[in-house]
Amino acid sequence: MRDRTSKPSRTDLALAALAGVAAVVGSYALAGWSRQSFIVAPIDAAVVNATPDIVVRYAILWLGSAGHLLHIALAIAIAVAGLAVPSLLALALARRFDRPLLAPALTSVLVAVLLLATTGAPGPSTAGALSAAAVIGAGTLGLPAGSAGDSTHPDARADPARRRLVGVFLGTTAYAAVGSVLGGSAPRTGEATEELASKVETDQLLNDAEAESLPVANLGGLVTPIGEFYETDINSFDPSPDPEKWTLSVTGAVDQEVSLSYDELTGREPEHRFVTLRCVGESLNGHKMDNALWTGIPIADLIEEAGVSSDCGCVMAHAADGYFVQFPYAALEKGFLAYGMNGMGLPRQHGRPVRLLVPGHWGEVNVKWITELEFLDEAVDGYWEKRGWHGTGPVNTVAKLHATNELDDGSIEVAGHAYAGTRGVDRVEVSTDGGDTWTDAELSAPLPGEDVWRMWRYAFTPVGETEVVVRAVDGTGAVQPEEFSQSYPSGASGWVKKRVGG
Ligand SMILES: Nc1nc2c(c(=O)[nH]1)N[C@H]1C(S)=C(S)[C@@H](COP(=O)(O)O)O[C@H]1N2
Ligand SMILES: [Mo]
Repeated sequence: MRDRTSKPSRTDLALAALAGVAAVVGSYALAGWSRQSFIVAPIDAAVVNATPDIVVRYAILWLGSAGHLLHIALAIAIAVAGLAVPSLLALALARRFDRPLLAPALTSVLVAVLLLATTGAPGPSTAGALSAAAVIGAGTLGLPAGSAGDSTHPDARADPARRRLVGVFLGTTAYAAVGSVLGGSAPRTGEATEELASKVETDQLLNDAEAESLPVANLGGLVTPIGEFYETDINSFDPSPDPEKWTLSVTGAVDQEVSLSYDELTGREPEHRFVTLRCVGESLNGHKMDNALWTGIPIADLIEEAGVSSDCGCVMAHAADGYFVQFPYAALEKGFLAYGMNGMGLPRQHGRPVRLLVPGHWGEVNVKWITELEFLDEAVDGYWEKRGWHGTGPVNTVAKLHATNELDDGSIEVAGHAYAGTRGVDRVEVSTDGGDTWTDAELSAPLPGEDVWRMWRYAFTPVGETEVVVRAVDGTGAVQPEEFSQSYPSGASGWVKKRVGG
């Protein structure tokens, strides 16, 4: 009694799902986490595109990597389901025409076509197609005719197709484990970074910064190491533009459009700047604030060459990931094009080959993977502004409290970093009596640069549980405002408070 009904059996469904998993694993094994060739990448982009703005508004800047994980999980599920469909079709046709070989053969062709059409990557597409075909073949070939995994079978354990399915399930699981290791070590374009030619100078500056850092347990120093620097962007799959092909075009309301190549950029005399970045979406005492030593050139020459004539005095910066942000020309004039970070080539996740740094402004104007500066005659919203944020202006002043240490003498040490953009940090004050009296904290010496944070530290002996309040005073003498606000839409504000001792 051959199953000729159009409704797929449960065994077929399970087998097709495993084939879908195998196809995704095969694609990943060769492509790795690649924006160009891994099947999940274009689906993920489509998922993010289809997500309502109101969700994106909170998901990326608030949930951060958790938000990314959600839509990646959804994208993987869609990829598995989509790649299971060809196998279902192939299984049904093979059974209908009583041609067992048709199942794996048709699966491989259809999956290959689907993968190739979505990614355009022949290698990973072939690997995915063969993996799916292997699952279907292993699950069906050589079984006695009539074992269709019919769920009405009196004893499921006696059904050879079912027993086979268990083996295929285990095999696919093992394959997924191997494939994820392979994919994890797949070479990624633009991933490796090399030491800069000016390493001697950057080493000197980094050593100085190390020496000026306050030695506080459980607290980073004045320069954030590359692997620890926060990362915020709209991508699950970062772009990796080829430096050799990279150009920055200056377009729009200019006397003449100009463009700069990577060789021209790195051929100019490099400068090294300590610059701190802070994301407008982070919570008051959050961790999306870091400092690095950046290597590159000031942008002023380039825009002078172009001759700007913008009516709104504003510019839209565009990037290779489709990100765009609009902000005042006046801020851009003091900007910097960075291709190095902490003595190394700019890492992919921070914008390789080149990113923009705009002194004192929120993180979002510091465009990574920058491709174009378009001068406008009329202001238009950027990516986050379209979603309700106001994160293109100067940063709010903040003193973080990230370390609480019990010292040998029984006193409590509290410490953190403070940042006020180009206003600079002049003082950090600590109160242990609810804000009645304030004492100056010890401050690290200012690093060279106009947009750099400082470290602060304060030790005291609490009598029972004590609330510590901390606030910074910026270079204009303005005290960090006390009034609390959430990060949305204009950045968190208020004083950081923490209970210690007791
Ligand atoms: N091309 C591009 N640039 C971008 C973003 C992005 O999504 N795409 N995110 C911005 C935001 S919101 C912040 S806070 C900073 C973070 O820089 P980092 O990831 O190097 O820390 O990059 C900015 N530049
Ligand atoms: Mo940000």
